[in-house]
Amino acid sequence: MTDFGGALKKQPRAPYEFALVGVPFDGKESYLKGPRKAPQAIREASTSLILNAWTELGVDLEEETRFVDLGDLKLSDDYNELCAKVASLVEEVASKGAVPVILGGDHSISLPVVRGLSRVYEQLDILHFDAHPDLYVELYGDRYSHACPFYRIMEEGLAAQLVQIGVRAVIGEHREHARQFKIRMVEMKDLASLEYLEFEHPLYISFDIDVLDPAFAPGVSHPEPGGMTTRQAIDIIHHLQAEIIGLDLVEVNPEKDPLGITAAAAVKIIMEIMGQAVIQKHHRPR
Ligand SMILES: [Mn+2]
Repeated sequence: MTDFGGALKKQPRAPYEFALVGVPFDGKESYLKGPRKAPQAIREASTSLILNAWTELGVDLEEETRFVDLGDLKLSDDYNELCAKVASLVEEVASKGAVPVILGGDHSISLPVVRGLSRVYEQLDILHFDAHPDLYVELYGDRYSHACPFYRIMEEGLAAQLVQIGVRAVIGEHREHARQFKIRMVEMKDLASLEYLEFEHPLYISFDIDVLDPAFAPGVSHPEPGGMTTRQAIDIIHHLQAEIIGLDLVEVNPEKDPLGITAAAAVKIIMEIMGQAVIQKHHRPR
């Protein structure tokens, strides 16, 4: 098993600050299967033969953090079973004060992650990077489709504030739901005027890799041109003012990523979010 530039250790019994969990599931993907293979592909792309453990802002994830790999969950195609397993593992990690780093999987896995966190944190905010708002009430008759998790999260009252950033595939119904739940949408077309993002409550980050332009992340099931560069996403992360309590990286489809470009982008994004979590937690100057 590989290693996030040497930062990732196999010692789950020791105290840790970050815990990697793979959720190899694409049962709620509405078009092309493949994201179930992403946890392995992302680990492989993170090898220290390619990269080191330092973030751009000077955090050495190998020396300054204890980051353990809890492995991949053993899952069937049963979404209810997945929800129970994911929520309880996330609750266990978060109750130790550690940050779960969740590798999807399709986006349906974010609902049980947030449920698990909400058992530990009384209130939390969510920053959701995505080309799509994932605010359908249901898709093709399925309320738990990967196109629905943020409707469910808001319906269940799991987030005090939801900010969606980079969205550019928004239908009228989504805008109505955004108004209903007081969701802030920073649409891709308006991104240039964004300065920085500040959050009042502990922050969960859900990062759908398709927020990046297909030029930067071609290995996705639902490519939506006109997206962020990897650089823009990293800059947003570097300017976050929040206590980061968890993150997921979802929707990498290794079947469409033969050169590993998308998996490499995923590794970079995860490491920069982790570095920002360290900086914010210890109030380190940039
Ligand atoms: Mn998406």
